[in-house]
Amino acid sequence: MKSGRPSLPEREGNARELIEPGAVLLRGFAQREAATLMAEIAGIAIAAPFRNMVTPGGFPMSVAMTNCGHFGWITDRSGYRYSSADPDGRPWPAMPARFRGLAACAAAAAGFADFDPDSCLINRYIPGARMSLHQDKDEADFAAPIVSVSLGLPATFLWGGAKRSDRPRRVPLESGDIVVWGGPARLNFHGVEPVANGDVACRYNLTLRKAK
Ligand code: MD6
Ligand code: FE
Repeated sequence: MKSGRPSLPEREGNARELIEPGAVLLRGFAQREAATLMAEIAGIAIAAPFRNMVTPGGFPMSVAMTNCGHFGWITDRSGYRYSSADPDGRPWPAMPARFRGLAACAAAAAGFADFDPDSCLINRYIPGARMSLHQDKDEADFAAPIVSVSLGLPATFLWGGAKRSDRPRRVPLESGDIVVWGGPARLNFHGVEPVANGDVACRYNLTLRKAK
């Protein structure tokens, strides 16, 4: 509904779509930077390799993960949490200045000023990999938004509601699209449908957050 859209400054040429109050899709926001971002990911993965971590229930995730920044999101038999060390006990690689700058810029475009992430989870989806519906609630403070950057293969994002049983909307995401959410949408359920084969090997997602 046009009347409900906040009037915020546009990044040149980018459309802003309100998914619902607090959740904004910035189509193509990182498109020009996509290849550079993927090169940065390759460098990070040399220092902190992608791993298919196990859930607390003992199931390996189909999505492979690594992190950069002060804190990284991990899961193992002991639970979900943020850790300043990777599973081998080494500090996570530093967050590239480009990641932090892009996240702050996208958050501002979505109406969240002064976003300063201390954590970047990097998800890698090979075709068939998926993410079941979940809430992001391992962060210390839900005041900060989350910035989510899609790179590589397209995917269908599942945007649910405040309850797991709320029927999710399907939001198609392409390389360079950014979803920002916070405020009233901060704890909405969300997930990713199984990723299909395509022109490139996989999908990457950067999830930038303020963990602590
Ligand atoms: C993904 N994203 O797109 C999975 N969480 O690969 C998430 O789980 C997510 O995109 C919180 C905020 C934005 C997200
Ligand atoms: Fe999430």
